[in-house]
Amino acid sequence: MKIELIGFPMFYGCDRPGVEQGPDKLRAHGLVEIFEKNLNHVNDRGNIEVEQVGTEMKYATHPSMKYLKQVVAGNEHLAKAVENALRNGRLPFTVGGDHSLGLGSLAGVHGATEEDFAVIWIDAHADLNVTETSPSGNIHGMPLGASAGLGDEILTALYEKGQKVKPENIYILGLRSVDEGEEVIIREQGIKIWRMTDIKEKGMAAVIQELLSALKESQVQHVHLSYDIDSLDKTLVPGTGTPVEDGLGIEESQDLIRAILGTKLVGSIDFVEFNPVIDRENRTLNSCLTMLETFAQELGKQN
Ligand code: 5AB
Ligand code: MN
Ligand code: MN
Ligand code: MN
Repeated sequence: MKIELIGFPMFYGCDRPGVEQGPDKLRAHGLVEIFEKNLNHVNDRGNIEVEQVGTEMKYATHPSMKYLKQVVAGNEHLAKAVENALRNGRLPFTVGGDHSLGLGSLAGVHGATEEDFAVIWIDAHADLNVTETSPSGNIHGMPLGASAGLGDEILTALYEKGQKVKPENIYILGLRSVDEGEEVIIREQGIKIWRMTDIKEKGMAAVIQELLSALKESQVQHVHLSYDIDSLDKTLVPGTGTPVEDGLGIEESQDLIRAILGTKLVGSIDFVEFNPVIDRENRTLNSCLTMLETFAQELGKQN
């Protein structure tokens, strides 16, 4: 397994500075070494270039989608980098930055794969908003919806026109903060979800079984895993922009990641929403390093 590390230093999608420092903060604390220890080939291709603009650009392109032009431009670059990595036989591991990077990541996967692929989205939020349903105008709440072909064409046409992933191939786990409009989208599109209440009721082991059998039935050969650290309980990640209580514990999250990577179907990964500037006592940094170690160990077993 050859890994291509891609940093995506952007905060425009969440409109809260600091998260753009995530990739370099994690590098400074051994990100590359964690992967090198567990895997033979790791290529850190550095950070995607992100245009630096001031707050006067927030509504310059669109009345409600903040920093639309900058988010789209950065994600076009990311899509190219992800597609290239996959075409070169590497697994792109994109480190954010805010979760708007799902737009570029999924566009790149769509560009490189011939067949349908699945998306596993681990997150407290559904990230399915469209302009009309978004309570914030923050694009990090929209990447999964836009990738499924919903909402404004400016986002759905990113990198290539049209839907990048079929709603039937989307799996969301860890949900506990879903907007009203997103609930409607989940129902109408038939998106498969496991809320925190489902996980608490059934237990993680049962949820994993349900997820794996649904994946198997779908017969997809590529899984994109998008990991938002706010899926973890708020106490574990004070350094993230939208923390939510009653989330996953570290061990639950590790079990889930191990099971998903254990399918050997995962071909691309995002790791997002670490904001070092608002972290407390390095709690979020440490949670991130623990989870990254788990990712690396499990990917290492696939050599
Ligand atoms: B994240 C909210 N649904 O759209 C919105 O962290 C939060 O990438 C989005 O999951 C959170 O603004 C986006 C209220
Ligand atoms: Mn998210
Ligand atoms: Mn989230
Ligand atoms: Mn296409």
